Amino acid sequence: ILHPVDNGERYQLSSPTAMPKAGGFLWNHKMMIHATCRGYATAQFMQPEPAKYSHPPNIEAKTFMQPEQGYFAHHPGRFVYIRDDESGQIFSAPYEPVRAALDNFSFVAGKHDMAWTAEHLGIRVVMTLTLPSHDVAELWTVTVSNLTERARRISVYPYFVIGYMSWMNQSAEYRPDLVAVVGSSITPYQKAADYWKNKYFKDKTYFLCETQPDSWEASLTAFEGEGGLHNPSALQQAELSNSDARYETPAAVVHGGDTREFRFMFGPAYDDAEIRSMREKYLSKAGFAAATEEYAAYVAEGRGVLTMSTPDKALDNFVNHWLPRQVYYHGDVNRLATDPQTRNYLQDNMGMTWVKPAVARQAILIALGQQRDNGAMPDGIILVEGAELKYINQVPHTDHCVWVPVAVEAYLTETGDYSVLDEVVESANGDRFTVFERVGRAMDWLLSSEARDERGLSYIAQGDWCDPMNMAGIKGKGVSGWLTVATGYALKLWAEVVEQHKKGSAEAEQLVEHFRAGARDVNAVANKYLWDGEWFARGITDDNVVFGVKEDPEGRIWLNPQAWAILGAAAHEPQQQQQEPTTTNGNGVTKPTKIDKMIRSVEEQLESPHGLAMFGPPFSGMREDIGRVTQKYPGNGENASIYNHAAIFYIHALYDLAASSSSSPSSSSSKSSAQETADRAYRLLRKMLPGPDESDYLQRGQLPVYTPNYYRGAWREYPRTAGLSSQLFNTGTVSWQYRCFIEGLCGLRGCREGLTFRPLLPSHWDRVDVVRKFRGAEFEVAIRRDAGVSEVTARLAGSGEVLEGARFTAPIREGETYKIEVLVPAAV
Ligand code: CEZ
Repeated sequence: ILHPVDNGERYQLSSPTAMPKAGGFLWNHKMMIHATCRGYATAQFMQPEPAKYSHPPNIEAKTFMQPEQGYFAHHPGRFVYIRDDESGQIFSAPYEPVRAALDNFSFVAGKHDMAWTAEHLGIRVVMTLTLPSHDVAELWTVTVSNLTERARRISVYPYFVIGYMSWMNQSAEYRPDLVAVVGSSITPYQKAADYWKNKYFKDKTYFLCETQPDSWEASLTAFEGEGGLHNPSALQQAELSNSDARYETPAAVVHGGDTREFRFMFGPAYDDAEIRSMREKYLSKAGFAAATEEYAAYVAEGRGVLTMSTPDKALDNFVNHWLPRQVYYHGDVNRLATDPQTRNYLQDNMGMTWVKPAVARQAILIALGQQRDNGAMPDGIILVEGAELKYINQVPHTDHCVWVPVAVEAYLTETGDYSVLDEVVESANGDRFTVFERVGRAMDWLLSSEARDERGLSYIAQGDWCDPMNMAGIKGKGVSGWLTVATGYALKLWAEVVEQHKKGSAEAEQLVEHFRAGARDVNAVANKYLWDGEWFARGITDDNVVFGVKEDPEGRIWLNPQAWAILGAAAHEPQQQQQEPTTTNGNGVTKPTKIDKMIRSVEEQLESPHGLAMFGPPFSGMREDIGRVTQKYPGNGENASIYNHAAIFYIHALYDLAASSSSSPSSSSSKSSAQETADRAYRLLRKMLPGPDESDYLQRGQLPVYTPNYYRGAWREYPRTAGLSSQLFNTGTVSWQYRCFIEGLCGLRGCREGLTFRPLLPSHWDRVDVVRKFRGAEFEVAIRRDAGVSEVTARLAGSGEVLEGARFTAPIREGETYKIEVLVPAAV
């Protein structure tokens, strides 16, 4: 029912019922549309806050994109009804609203287009959608063909949902001068000040036809009659009634009687002039063709830096085609928010490092320009003048500074552009500091008494990375175990950058020592107050109750503190600082380290066939000393789902761990444990992608064209729904996921001097071929297992010259292709 087509450029689903919510999305700078295989669509455009031009039938509360978005008959969608005029039989493409059993169906999600095919009654309807690159509009081509030999009389009725536009003012009519159904409205408001804000809103919705229709309906009620959308009364007449909507719910339905190719445009506009100009600009065969080509080129700009060829073709397809596209979407439009959460903004732009590094660089400057005078980062980054912090950004979170060095370090290692650190950034309050100074100030804030209690643990206030963990610190005392160890990681990363940047100077040495001492302190405190014997606790409440520990029947073990304790070294034994992963007792028997214990506990308690749960077991009801997270439905959202963002931190930590143990001075035990860690990381990384077995696709209900923010967890409690995708393609997961493939699995990580080679292949792989774009050049890397080497060996193909330390440090020439052979030891 589901397979890649066009060389992996598209995915095709051949049933409208097997995965009813499966869909795809397209976006440009100004809009986004998410459409399902059955024809429902949710579209938003920016003016500057997200707005709609295709509405549900009720007054809609504005909210962010919902997970597992529900659909119903009147949900916005794009449909084409077909009537066989001889028999009177009807069906609709792609499937809704009539839901006739089709003879043939397909939904094809492409990178810059989507297409639906429905066949019934000997008639084929093909609907394709693409977007222009710089305007808000949907470009639709509908091709209706007669599959029989006999001449047919057929009626074609596109029905595009305009829906309930406004309780203040709404109407619609057919406009012969524009050849369009036009809905008009006033966005509802109450404060006089909003009049001025809303004055230039695009409050019209147009449905433009390339050719004059025979008849139309602009009123939803007139179209539906008593039959309902399932069997609209208007389709019982030879012609539509040419209705209008006068403070009635608008609809756009037109009627033509032909088997041919139709073109339509659907979107919002300010006035008639804008509708007319959109028509002139796009609505013709040539106009569509040019826009399609331009949009394809726009999407292709996000192709990223990695093409891999591994034994797992489905995985290659995802990594080569779809993952960078999703990373690009995030960095390009910041989830269509004017005030992205600081944490999201920094991570989404970390991803841009591998797609459009100039954008990542700019984002670092923008974010730091909003740093507070005490070094703290705000809850959200304002991207449009006049925008306000909304929704979750009005809830105080304490973790935003952590993401600053994370994004900066990734940018530096990839680009080598250390000049960004010397940029002077002036903030709104008028202070001027370089990027280098600002990151240091953010680190100092994390270490300050504003951020840490008398024990040295990091306050949580009303949330950290976990938004709905809003009550553990509501009285101002509770602390976050995750943020404590994450602070350790942030400091460690920043100390490394400082060391690289200001090599050798006494001032630098002092600073490095300052941040390292901070990290040591944080890690010591974490071990003292949060280590529960097998893993790190999630936090300590206002009333001094440690949670996320063995004694907890629910929320017993959380992934984030473990992942970041590995990254930040809180979990490392003193011996491990010398890179020795296991210790032996007096009798020579290896005893498990903290990391061994944590990994084992995570595996036993959090791993399921669909990936890693963010914690377990799920909460079955409110814990007032933890908060809203415990009220989400068990296995959904942050309440113990397979929350991919949390899972990818852990996978990243495993790759980091495997890389450091594989490069340790040839101890075979550390080598075998590095291989085990790499195997574990790969297994978890693979589980993040639906398929390739059909049963897995059906269970997840999602096409492998993006990574969702979660899959349902609670697989012990609710196995029927476990694994189901949220269908939400906004997620901080993807920048880390891309990074795990580039730097972890393929081991092609930048450093100040150049590119390092440290592949971490799963043990059942013998070879991988990679094309890696890096600093303007292309590295063709052939990775092979070779029993003859005991450590990773990189050499120039051709000359055979061995690269010292498996690093390419010669000057990299833009446009050049370098061929490298990387030999990795046989799996142990
Ligand atoms: O939003 C994400 C945030 O965008 O949740 C993550 C957080 O790190 C991201 O920054 C983990 O909490 O308020 C809620 O309950 C929402 O569920 C958000 O927490 C969540 C949604 O997935 C956004 O769609």
